[in-house]
Amino acid sequence: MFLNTFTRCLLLVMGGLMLAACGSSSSSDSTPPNNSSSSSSSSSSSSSSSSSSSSAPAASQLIKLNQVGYLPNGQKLAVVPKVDADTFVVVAAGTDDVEFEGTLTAAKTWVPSKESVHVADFTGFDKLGDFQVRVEGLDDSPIFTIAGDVYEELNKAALKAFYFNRASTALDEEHAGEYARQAGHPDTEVKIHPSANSVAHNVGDKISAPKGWYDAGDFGKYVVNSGISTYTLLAAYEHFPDYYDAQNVNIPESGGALPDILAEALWNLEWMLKMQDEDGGVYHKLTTLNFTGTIMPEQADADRFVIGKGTSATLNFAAVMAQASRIWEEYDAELAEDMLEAAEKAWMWAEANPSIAFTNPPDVHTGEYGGSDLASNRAWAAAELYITTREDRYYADFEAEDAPNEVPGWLKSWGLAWMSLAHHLEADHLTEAANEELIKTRIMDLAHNLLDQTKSSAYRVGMGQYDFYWGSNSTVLNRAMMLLQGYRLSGESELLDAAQSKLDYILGRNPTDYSYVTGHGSKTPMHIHHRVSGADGIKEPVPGFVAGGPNPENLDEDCGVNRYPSREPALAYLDDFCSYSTNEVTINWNAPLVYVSGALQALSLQPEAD
Ligand code: G3I
Ligand code: 9MR
Repeated sequence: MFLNTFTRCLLLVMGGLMLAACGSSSSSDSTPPNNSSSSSSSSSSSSSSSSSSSSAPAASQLIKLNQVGYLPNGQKLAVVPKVDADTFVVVAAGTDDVEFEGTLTAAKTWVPSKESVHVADFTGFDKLGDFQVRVEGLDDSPIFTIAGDVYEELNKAALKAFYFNRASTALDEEHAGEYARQAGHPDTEVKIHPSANSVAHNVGDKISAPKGWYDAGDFGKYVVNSGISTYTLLAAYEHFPDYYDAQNVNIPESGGALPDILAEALWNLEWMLKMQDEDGGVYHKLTTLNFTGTIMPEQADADRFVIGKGTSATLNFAAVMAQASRIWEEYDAELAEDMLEAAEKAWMWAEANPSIAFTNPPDVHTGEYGGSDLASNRAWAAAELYITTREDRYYADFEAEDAPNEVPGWLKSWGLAWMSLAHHLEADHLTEAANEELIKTRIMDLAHNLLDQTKSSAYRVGMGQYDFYWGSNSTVLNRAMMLLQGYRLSGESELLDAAQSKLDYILGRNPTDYSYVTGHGSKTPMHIHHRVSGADGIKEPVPGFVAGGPNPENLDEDCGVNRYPSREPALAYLDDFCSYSTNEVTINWNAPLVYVSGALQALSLQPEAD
């Protein structure tokens, strides 16, 4: 059976189809997923009307693993649907040559997908090459690679995705290949929305704020979401400078004075600088009044506005400019000074205007990014200003004793403050005011919590049934980033393994069998909610983007609940353009993909580091 299945899969691959689809017509399909979960409700969505799709056996009987592959010295796990077998083997791809034998763990239920699964652990197998996991009674797994550079291309692609989302520029063939496109959104004549009126600029005026990245599948530029995204790329550089100094992602600036990751970040920083008003406050966003249709940037000609001015955008700006300033010191002292000045001016504005929250004015229907946790934004800005200036007053403003550590997201930035402090503590850059013990405790407590969740979870991913909200894949990746902070401080290898586990989930070891990153894996999203990918006439979407991922909460808003294969939290995903609530791509979701894939790759190159 194994060989027959494999031969069929191979034919499908040769015919241009995806390997992971190959098990779908096999006899193993006849076994329904084991719904032994005692949980009767899987998420808040369970109160909504039921549909035929919700009772369908949505989880496949395929072996799930990281479709991109594993590092030779890294943890290697596969998840195996419940089966009447105790053992598994790893075979050389497409052969019966057994390279490794192992025992399956006892089956256990994962509530978010209501599946009962075993784990196959082949961490001890470190041979380089292409392999498959084989379990009697199931189709062979997708082919995976074990290689020392297995995340290099993924990491480059995840960063290159930012280039593909650049506003105000044409993408030329040399750098964008078939995804070359014309320039759109010059943003040199941006209108002032009444919500952004100020002493310096009024309705009727225009300002110039070009460059920046499109936020997502839409063409808007939002300061708050730019904050965490730019920060995360810059943190990747601060934490792994040697790795990124050597990286070439083939962007127009490659080979210049800046490492590519900084050159890419600068594209957005230059835009952000233009979003600051003369008084120090920062406009919340630069968008049209409504989302546009599925068109290319050069076809989009609706008026663009700067909209609102608020505390969250201003504090995000202060944090990122302070961080950027210390990095640019080495490359361009004048720019570094401008950045710090801008950060301090923003900080002062926010101190004078501590609670101006943003909500969309009635005539504005683009993304809101409202409701940010301003206390966490303030703490983050204070921490970054402290690290850069070494002025103790900013450490006092951070209010360390009262600042919790939490997995970051665009809403909450506590985790960003602590990870910056931990890095600079290790690098011995902090003053005596910093409470070393507290910084370590905050990082390690969060990392250990995340580790416990990961270890006890049937999928070894540690996502609970209520964790699957909009952008759930970024929740997974940001958790991995915080586990990595614990590993960097302590050298506890279990923390590194748990981070690996989360990247595995993103790259295919999940109930949907998708590697969620476009172009990377054997079954990847083809219809992301990304206007350029939808309008460019190219079959494959722009590569390197991670889809938002399962989210059972908004299904009725976009495609309609019946289009989805399941409402179970970890299965509520649809690879269709209509699914903006599960299949959009966004800069703050790609940034932790850059961080995590780069960190795992870079750390594996330094085996002596603990
Ligand atoms: O934080 C709460 C959490 O505590 C709670 O348990 C959970 C359960 O409901 O909800 C969480 O809040 C979610 C919030 O995002 C923060 O993650 C909301 O449910 C969810 O509806 C909200 O979704 C946001 C979505 O816009 C709608 O506002 C996404 O995070 C955000 O990424 C997305 O952003 C859009 C932009 O507006 C426009 N550009 C595209 C971008 C991506 O779709
Ligand atoms: O395309 C928009 C996407 O970027 C946003 O994340 C999403 C939620 O704000 O909204 C999408 O736009 C939809 C709009 O909200 C409703 N009409 C259909 C639009 C998608 O085609």
